[in-house]
Amino acid sequence: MQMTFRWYGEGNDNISLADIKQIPGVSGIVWALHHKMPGEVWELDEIAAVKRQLDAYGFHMDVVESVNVHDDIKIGLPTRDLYIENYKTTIRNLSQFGVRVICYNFMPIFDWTRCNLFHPVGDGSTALFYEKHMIQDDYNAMAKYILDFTEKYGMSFPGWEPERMAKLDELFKAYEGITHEKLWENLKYFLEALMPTCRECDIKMAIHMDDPPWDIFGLPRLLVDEESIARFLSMVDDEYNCLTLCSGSLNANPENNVAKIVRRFCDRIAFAHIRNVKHFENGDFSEASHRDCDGDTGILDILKAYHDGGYKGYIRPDHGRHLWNEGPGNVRPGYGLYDRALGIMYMLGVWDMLDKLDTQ
Ligand SMILES: [Mn+2]
Repeated sequence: MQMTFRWYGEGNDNISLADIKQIPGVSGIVWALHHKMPGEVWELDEIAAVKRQLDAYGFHMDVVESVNVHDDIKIGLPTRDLYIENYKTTIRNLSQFGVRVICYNFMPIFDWTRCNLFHPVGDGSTALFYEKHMIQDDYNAMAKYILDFTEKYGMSFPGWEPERMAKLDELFKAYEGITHEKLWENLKYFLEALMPTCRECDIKMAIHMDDPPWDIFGLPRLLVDEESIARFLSMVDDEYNCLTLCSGSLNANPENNVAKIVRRFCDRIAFAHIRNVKHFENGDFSEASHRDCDGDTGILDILKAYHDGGYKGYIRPDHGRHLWNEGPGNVRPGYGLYDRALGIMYMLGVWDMLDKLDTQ
């Protein structure tokens, strides 16, 4: 396992590489060119600039999260071929800098979805919160909450580009008729087109689980449980067609046994997101600290499953709580410094002990 840390880039993240360097065990930065719109080519000089920044601290840039997929590809419009060609060019450009894994998602219109970005956890810290009854039919209200927030604090979220969100009604119209089966077909078309380039460049495509793992606002979502993951992997049965196994996304549905899923698909997991989720009886959920007993995701069982599987891939703490004066305006929701650093220490503690027990 190789520990990594997500960073939003120079001038786009309050956390510095110097801060991250002080967290034990982190070898690489999970990065992206966040100013790029879906469908645009990532140019060599832009990638080189990030490489120089990471090199200065001895971090590798093996994992990109995310190269976002253009809506035309998800909808299956004739223009998709142009955007797929651009995606291939980006893969080739990334390969020149040693990138090994591209995390992406195939969720229509919305990326991860929450109702409250700074919900009190009860100990003085805050976390992302999902209120089931709020995510029913009024997508504009939910989008407005997120966009007002990003505008107020001059932030942008991947997948929540204001340019795209301004055309929300138009986007929903474009997705009319896109059923689950149609979306599966379009995902297959996209991946089959990319696989030869991935092989040539030795870069794995690692799809992120849908978050939350169920349909929202009538939009289909595909990567939601063990069965759908099995379908995905056999649909394009290629060692370069992999998973970003996000424990928190999957366990938003408490029916999903994440450790079991890890054991079954371990050899096709290129990138592991570790996040803990606490469920409430009415279907709401809150994100929690990485400590096993603070949530319901089964962090210890999941880490044991990776360890038993001889997992050599990349791993990172996913969303954390906001601690110690982190709050609106000075932190990216879910991506503070402290709780993710604590999460890393927890995971490394478990992992080191499992290593030690193996040698005794
Ligand atoms: Mn994740």
